[in-house]
Amino acid sequence: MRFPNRILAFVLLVTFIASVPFSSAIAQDKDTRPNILFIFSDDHAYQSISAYDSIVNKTPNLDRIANEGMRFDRAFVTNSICGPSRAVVLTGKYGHLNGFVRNGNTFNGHQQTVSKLLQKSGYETAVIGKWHLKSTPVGFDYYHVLIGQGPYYNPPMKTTDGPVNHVGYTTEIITDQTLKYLKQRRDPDKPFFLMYQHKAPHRNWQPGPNEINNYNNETIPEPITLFDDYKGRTSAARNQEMTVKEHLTRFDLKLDPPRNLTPEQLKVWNDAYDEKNAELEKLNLEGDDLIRWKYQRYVKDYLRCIDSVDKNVGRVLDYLEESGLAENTIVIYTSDQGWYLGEHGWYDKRWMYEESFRTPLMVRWPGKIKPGTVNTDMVMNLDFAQTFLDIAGADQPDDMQGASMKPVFEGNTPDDWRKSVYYHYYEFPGAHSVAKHNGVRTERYKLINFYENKEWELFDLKEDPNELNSVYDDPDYADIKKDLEVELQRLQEFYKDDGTIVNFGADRAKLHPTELVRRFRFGEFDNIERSPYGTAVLCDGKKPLFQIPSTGKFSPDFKPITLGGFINPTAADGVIAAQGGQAMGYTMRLKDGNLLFSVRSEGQLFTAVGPAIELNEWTHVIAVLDRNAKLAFIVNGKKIKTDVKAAFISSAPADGFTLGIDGGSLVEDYGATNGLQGKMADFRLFWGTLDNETLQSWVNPK
Ligand SMILES: [Ca+2]
Repeated sequence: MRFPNRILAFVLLVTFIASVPFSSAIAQDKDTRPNILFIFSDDHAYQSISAYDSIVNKTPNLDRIANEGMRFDRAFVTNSICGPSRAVVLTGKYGHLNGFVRNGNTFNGHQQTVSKLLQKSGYETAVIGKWHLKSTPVGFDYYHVLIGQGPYYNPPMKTTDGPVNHVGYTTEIITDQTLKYLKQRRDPDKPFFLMYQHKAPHRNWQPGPNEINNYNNETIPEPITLFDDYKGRTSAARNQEMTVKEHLTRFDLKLDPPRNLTPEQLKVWNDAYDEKNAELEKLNLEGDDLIRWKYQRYVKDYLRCIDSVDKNVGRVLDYLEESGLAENTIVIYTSDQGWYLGEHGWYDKRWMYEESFRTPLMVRWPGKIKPGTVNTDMVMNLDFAQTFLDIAGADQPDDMQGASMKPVFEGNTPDDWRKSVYYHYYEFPGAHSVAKHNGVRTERYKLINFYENKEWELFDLKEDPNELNSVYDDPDYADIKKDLEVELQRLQEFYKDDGTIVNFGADRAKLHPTELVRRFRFGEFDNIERSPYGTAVLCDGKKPLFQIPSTGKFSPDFKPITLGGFINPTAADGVIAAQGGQAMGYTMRLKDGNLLFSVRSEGQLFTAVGPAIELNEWTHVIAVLDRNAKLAFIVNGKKIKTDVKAAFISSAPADGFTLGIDGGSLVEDYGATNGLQGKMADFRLFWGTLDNETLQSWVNPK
C-alpha cells in the first residue's frame, strides 16, 4: 500500500505544480484596487430613508452608508423606469443609444458594458439578485439572478451553474447568495465588482415573514399632495392610471394572498392579514377615508419591504467589517429610480417630477469620502459606468455619455460639472398611461415637453417645490422659458437624441430566414364556398376568423413580415388581418377602397397607402415589412414599393394575431367593429420576404 500512495503523492505534486500559473509562482503584488459593491434596490423612494430625513420610517443600516460617507441630494435618472435604468448603469449611455428604452425590450448583451470592461481590467465581476433585462447577463464571472421581475417568495433563479429553486423570502435569499459569493466563491486575489440587486420594494410590496407585522399600530404621515387635483398642469398629469384612489388592485392591497406560498408561509400571511381585512369590511369606508385607508395599507407594506432591505444590507455591511474588506471597498446604495409614496395621489414612477426623477444615492469610501457629507451636485445613473472604470484605473470609452463621479466623491467637483440634466421617458402607450415626455432640469427650473400631446410644463422649483403650478404660460417666465428651450435642444444634440432609437434587432431581421408561420384553412367553417383560389370564407366583419396569441412562432419581434391572400370585398373599409395593439403590432386593411399597411413599434405608427382594390372582385393582396424595414405591397403578383421606412417590432405584442378583423386592443383607431366584409381565400402569414417562385405559385394556383 505504501508504494502506490507514494506514486499518488508524486502525481498530485506534479499536477499541482503544473496547475500553478507561472506568474503566480513568482512573488507578485496583490491587486489592491478597491472593491466595488453596488447595492441596487428597485423603486426605493428617498422619502423612505431616514438619512434623507424620512418622516415615515427608520433605516439604520442604510443610514450607516450616508453617515460614514456621502449623501447625494441631486441624483437623477435618464428615464424613470426599471429596465431602462439598469441598461443605463451597464452602458453609461442613454436608452436611445443602448437600445433599451422601455420595459419589455431585450438588452443587447453584445454591446460594450462596464462589467466587460472591468473584467478586462482585472476585476472579478458578479451580479446577484434582480436583473430584469431579459437576455442572460454577459460580462459577469458569476451571476445568480431572478427571472424577469421575480417573485417575493420562493424565487426560481438563473445562475452561472444552471437553474436553482429557492424557498424563502427573496430579499433574504439574494443576501444569502451575496454573502456566500463574498465568503466562498470570489477570487480573493482580485478586486471585485459586485452588483447586489434587490427586487424589493417593487410592486406589489409583499412583506417578509419577519417584518409582516411592523407598523401594525401606527399611522403613517400622509404627504401633503395625497389629494392632488392635478389643476395647474397639462392633461398628462390628469390622464395617468397610477392613483392610490383608483388603481391599486385587491392583490396590491393584500385582500388576496400571493399564490405561490408554502403552507407555512401562507399561515404567517393569513395570520397577519385576515384580521386587517375583516376590519376593512366593518369600517365600510368611502371617499377620502377610503383613499386614506388604501394609502396606509399600501405604504405600510412598502415600508415593511424596506425594513427587510435595510436589515439585509446591514448583514452585508457587517460582513465587510468583520472580514476586513470594508476598508478597501467602496459601497454604493442607490435605486433604479425614485417613487411616489402617495405624493400627487400616486404610487409608481415614470415622471420627470422630482419624486421619481430623483433617486437615492449614498456612497461610502473609507479614506476617500469624508464621513457625513451631503452633496448637491447634479449626478446621474448615467455616471456609474465611468465612475467604476475611473476607480478601477481603466480607460473610459469616448462613447460613454456620463462623467466619473470619483472627483465628486473626493470633494473635488470639476468646475465644468453639468449644470442641467436631460430626461426622456418613452413607455406610452403602456402600463399606467404616462405620456411620453422629455425635458431639462436646472438647479432651479424644470421644463417638460409632453411632445405627443404638444403640451409643455415649466416649474420654478424654488417657488413651487411640489410642482403643482406650471408657469409655462406666465409672461414673467418668458425669458427663462426661452433659455430652457435652448438648453433642452443643446442637451438633445449633446446626447445625440434626435428621436431615433438604436435598433440592434435590425441586423437580426436582415438575416432572418423566411418561414411560413401559417397557411390558414377554412374547410371547417360553416360559411364557406368554393372559389378559383380554394375554399373561400364569408366575412361579416364582426368576429375574427382566427385568433392566435403572440407567443412562440407567432412572435413578430425583429422579423420581416409578409402577409396576404385573396380577398373579394363588398365594403371599402375593413381590417384583413392584424396583430398587437397601441404599442407593438401591425394591421393590413382597406380604407376608402385603398389597401393600407401599418406597423407599430414602441408606440410609433408607420402607415403606407397602397392602390385601390375593386369591390366584388377577387384580388390577391400582400403587405410586406421588408428586410430594410420598408413597407411594400404586392397586388396580383405585381410589386409596389413605397417610400415608407417603418421599424421592426421590437417585442412580442400583448395582443395576438386576428384574421378578418382587429380584435382586442386596436393597432389603429378604427373602432371595434372594423372587420373585412366580403370573402377571403388562401391567407398566409410569413416571417421574412418571398422569393419569386413562392410568390407566383401562391398568386397563380394551378
Ligand atoms: Ca424600478
